[in-house]
Amino acid sequence: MSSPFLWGTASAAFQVEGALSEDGRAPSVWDVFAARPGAIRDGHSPAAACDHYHRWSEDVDLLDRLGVNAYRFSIAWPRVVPRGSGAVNKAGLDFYDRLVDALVERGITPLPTLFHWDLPQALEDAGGWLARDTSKAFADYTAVVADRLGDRVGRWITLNEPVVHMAYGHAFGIHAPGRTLDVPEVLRVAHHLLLAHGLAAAELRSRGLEALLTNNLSPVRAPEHATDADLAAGAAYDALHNRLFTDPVLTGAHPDLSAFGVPEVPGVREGDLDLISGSVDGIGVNYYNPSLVLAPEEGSGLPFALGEITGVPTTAFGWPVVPEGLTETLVGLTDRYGSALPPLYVTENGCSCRDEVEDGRVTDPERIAYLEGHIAAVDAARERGADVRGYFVWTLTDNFEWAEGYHQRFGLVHVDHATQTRTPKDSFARYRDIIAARTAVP
Ligand code: GBH
Repeated sequence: MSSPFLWGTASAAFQVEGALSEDGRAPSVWDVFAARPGAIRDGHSPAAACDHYHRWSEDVDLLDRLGVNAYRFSIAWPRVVPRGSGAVNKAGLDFYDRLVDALVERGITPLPTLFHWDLPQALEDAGGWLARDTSKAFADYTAVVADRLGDRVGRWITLNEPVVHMAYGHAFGIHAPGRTLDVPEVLRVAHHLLLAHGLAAAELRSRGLEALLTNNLSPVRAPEHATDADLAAGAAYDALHNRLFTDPVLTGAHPDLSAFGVPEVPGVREGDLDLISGSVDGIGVNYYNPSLVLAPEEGSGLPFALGEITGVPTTAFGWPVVPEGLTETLVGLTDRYGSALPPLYVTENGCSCRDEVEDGRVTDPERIAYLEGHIAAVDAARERGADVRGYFVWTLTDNFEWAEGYHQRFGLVHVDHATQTRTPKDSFARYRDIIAARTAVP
């Protein structure tokens, strides 16, 4: 019997857990970055987040009521190996052990992510992702977690959206660790992330476990009456955003990065690309929106510029709502990589939107429309031959949205951050009904 399509929600440790200095957890780069004046909108603090570290059981009950058969969450490296390498914190492992047991008891398949941007600060102090040793430390941490949970968890995601962590965290400085490196050093970070994935995948596979890599993918749109310069910019953006972390794992080679003026990716040693090549048993796709790419302004320092997609609805974050872009992404991967492509999982999709809270009811019609449109877009991709095995809504509970603090609400469940009261929104009921209809046994 083939395994059932996975219907789930997705979350990340730093965005929900809180309890940042409890039970032996050490600071991550996000703890330190969030304390910088001006780093987080209105100075919102991640200290409590959704208090999931204490309320995990209530959150598992919500998943049960939602009727999902899968749950994507992330494991906080600084809880498990507080200094990044070396001593293991048993209390940290115990937390995820209890969570996994509770999920499995309810028939919910756990899909953990090993790195969702919360690098132990001790490793950052030793060079972070600019240091090759960080990749090795990631593999050692992966082995520790896999040894503890591998009897109940068969499928793992190594990294979440390495391109976003690379660009926002190491080039633009708007995410932790807040670095603004030049292009070659940013590409060195990319290589060490890829190497970390490859080494971790080897650890997982040697234990009979599957390794997935999750990327943020955004199909490129050209402006009307595009010039050759616009199209060249689109190709450069596509190479950087969509292919930098996908080509090497599927084809063993980097995309053409010549537009970035760097002859080769720094830090690549002999054998690295062989290790990385073919290192995935699945590709996770986080899809939010397409990108309009234009020729750069002179002297911008980048070979592309980003424009604004108009004529479509936008989310509360201002992101354009274009469900067909998800079909295009899934079918595009299928066409581009052919037989080298493993199964696909939509590991994140969702939106922030206005919530009206009234008499204990939270109405969010825009989120319902967003989800219906994007689930239909997955159906369309499967009809066109894309091998999609799961769909995960970002996210279960309104949470700490990185530099936006608590301003953007992506949850199916409303969270009052003063009281931690959880209230399922109308979209919760709608997603529950969609799942129920599609998983009903005839
Ligand atoms: C994901 O990142 C993260 O994995 C997750 O932690 C986060 O909470 C969630 O999404 C929601 O943000 O400028 O209009 O073209 C998403 C990465 C990068 C996707 C910025 C949308 C730009 C939109 N995002 N991108 S636009």
